[in-house]
Amino acid sequence: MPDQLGEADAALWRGATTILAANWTGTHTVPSRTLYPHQWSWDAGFISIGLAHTAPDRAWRDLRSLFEAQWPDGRVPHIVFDPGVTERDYFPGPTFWAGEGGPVGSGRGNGGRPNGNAGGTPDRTFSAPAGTNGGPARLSSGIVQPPVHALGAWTIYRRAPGHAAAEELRWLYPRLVAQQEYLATARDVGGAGLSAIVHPWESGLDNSPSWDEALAAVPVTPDVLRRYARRDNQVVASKHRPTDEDYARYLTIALSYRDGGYRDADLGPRHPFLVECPGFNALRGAAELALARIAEVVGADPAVHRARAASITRLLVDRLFDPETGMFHPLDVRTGRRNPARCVNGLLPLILPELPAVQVASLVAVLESDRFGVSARMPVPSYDRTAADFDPFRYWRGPVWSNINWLLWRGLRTHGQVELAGTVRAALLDLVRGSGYYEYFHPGNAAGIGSPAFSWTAALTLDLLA
Ligand code: 2M8
Repeated sequence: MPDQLGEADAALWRGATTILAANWTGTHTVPSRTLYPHQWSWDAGFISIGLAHTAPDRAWRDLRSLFEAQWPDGRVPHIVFDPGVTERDYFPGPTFWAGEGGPVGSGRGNGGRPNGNAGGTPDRTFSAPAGTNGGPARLSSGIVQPPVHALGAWTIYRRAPGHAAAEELRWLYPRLVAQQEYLATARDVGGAGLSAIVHPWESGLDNSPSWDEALAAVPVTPDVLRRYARRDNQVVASKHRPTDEDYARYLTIALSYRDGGYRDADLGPRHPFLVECPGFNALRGAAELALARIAEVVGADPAVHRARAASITRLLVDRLFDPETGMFHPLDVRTGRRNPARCVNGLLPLILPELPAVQVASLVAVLESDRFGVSARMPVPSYDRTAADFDPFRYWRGPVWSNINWLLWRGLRTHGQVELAGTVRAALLDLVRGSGYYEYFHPGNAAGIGSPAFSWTAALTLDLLA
């Protein structure tokens, strides 16, 4: 624990450490014991950033567990299923993602399912399933999440460098590069150099208004919700979660991708949801910059990563920035339309150090406006507070999230906005101190919502305090 912490912050530190220990399974950390009993991809990245301060060995192990489930084509699945958890404990579980073809996994015993290097995507940099060593296949979903893992790996190394940590970086580096390659090639559906997500779950901001227009155009498979039973709204109040209509579309889109064998070739004409998300792509850019630092340690070429980050930054400005709203908006690859809703993923390019001054000033102005109103009392909500459909309870349609605010805090510091960054940090810590380590928070009365004892809230609290 850092020496300078006062009594209240020391208690906050201890509380966060206890939660991360309770959510540790022996090989990985679950986001929440009650709601999310498996390993999630971008959660693992954020969790490793917190564990870097208290338990670097566990942080490395967490990332290894995830990357052991990497597919041969480089994709890192958004969920790695724990075979010790029953199918009843989370939906959609491994059976859903497998469909008729048997389990979906990165290793052997995948029932002949055309996973991994399917779809004619050349496997350029990564030739073997990671870490399976003849062991059982790792069951996984077939979609991805934002790549925050290079940032995690670099944070763990920086906090505790040394021979063993350098070895961990050497193990991870080619896998992180393969992950980026997959996103840069197979997922460049729009052809301009940005990655498209094939499902709202891939953004991490599942029911954000960012996806409303694209989702409205998805023809729902009849009866899909009668064939499958949700579990999330048995654990958390329905009004705090996505709606049934959202879920019908989520399942329809996932079934389309699954039944196409998780192939990415020719997604354009056949897949119902293809969107370039500013948050996802900004994190891809940030990952390249972390890889540049890692490359220096492992003796690889950092220049190539810096060049990729610069190119992603340029493309974000050219394709997704709207001078009228002063922020970034997702682009629907199918229609060529940018979604007009002002959502917090449209502020995340702030984490890119080479974002031009015009865009930085513009995003700061939006952050300070009534729409997102950074104030000493409350961190940034997930959606424009002034929008008619702003919903303070419903998940990514209004509530405050720690991971997003943590990213904004970093972005503001990157651009020298030290005071505003300090405001976001203080507000986040106040929130957790007052309400607990919840999954998300009501943006008005600060009440904790969703799952209590949530891992990334605990982990990022540690990083804010460190
Ligand atoms: C939420 O997403 C999952 C689906 O992936 C769900 O609602 O069941 C999101 O908040 C996502 O960003 C997060 O990674 C996941 C686990 O914390 O939960």
